[in-house]
Amino acid sequence: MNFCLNNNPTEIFERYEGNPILDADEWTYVVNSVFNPGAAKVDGETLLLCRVEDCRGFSHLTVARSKDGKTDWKIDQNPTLSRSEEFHEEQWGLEDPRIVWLEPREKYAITYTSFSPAGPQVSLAFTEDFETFDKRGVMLSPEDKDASLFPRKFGERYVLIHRPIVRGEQHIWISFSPDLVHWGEHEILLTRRSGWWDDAKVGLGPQPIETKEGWLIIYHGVRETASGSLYRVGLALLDHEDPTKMIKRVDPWVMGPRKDYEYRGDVPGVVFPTGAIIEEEEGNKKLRIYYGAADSSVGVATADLDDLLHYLLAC
Ligand code: BMA
Repeated sequence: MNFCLNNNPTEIFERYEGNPILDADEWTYVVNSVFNPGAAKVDGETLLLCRVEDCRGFSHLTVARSKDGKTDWKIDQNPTLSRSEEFHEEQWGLEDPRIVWLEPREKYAITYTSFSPAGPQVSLAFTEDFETFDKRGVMLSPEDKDASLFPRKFGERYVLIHRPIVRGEQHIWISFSPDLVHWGEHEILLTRRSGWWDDAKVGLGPQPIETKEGWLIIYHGVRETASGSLYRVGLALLDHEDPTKMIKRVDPWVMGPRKDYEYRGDVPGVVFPTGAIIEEEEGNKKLRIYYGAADSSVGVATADLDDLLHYLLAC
């Protein structure tokens, strides 16, 4: 029996039956939409830093916490992280955060898209408690988005995955820095593939996850169709010690829009994961991804981590 042919890749992730877990109706103040959250485990709870779009079309970030990561969300009463006057690059808001616990700094590092007339740029903020934040401003020049740091250094250098637009092409890049300020050694890590499901562009999904086989990269790939863009999810694996080295990239997408809530919203046909968490369940490691659905709500889907790695390496 051929494992790869007999296993449907789009069944690796199982959507939670209570999806969507968060949307504008549950918010504690009036908003247009809630989507594309960063995720972290904080004090034993799942914390989502959600992108919230207000009714002017500007986004800010708001924390929602849950004990089981699925139900009973406690949502901050006010925006948690909003645009600041002194950061001009945030004039049109903050979008699509990714979170890592940055070991060398012993702080959470949040990379988010700051949006302004200059275009999307990658900004950095630190926090220890998701109540007070230390904004560090822009890391790389526009246009750039979909960025996450790795949680640790490689040798003496920090490493960032991001998605600049270079010569009109939208590939995933990797860059290095000694201090989180000066960036260099830029190279393309994962390309869009002409003719494939990820033909138009690719971008990093959640933060890179360290597994026993290497760094798991979950990314979104886009195909343009007669009725708009289709955002789907792909997988790749990077070497433990040299993250520029790709061990594997899976051919098919592993998750794409299927459910009503993934087609009903401001941008139909979008699943856009931005946060991930590993949970121990009865001795098994489960990977949970949190994703924006149709740019309007938040969904969660779970995969058995060993099964996913097996699929990744075998197929
Ligand atoms: C991307 C980003 C995301 C958004 C997606 C689908 O370019 O701007 O914030 O979810 O498009 O609209």
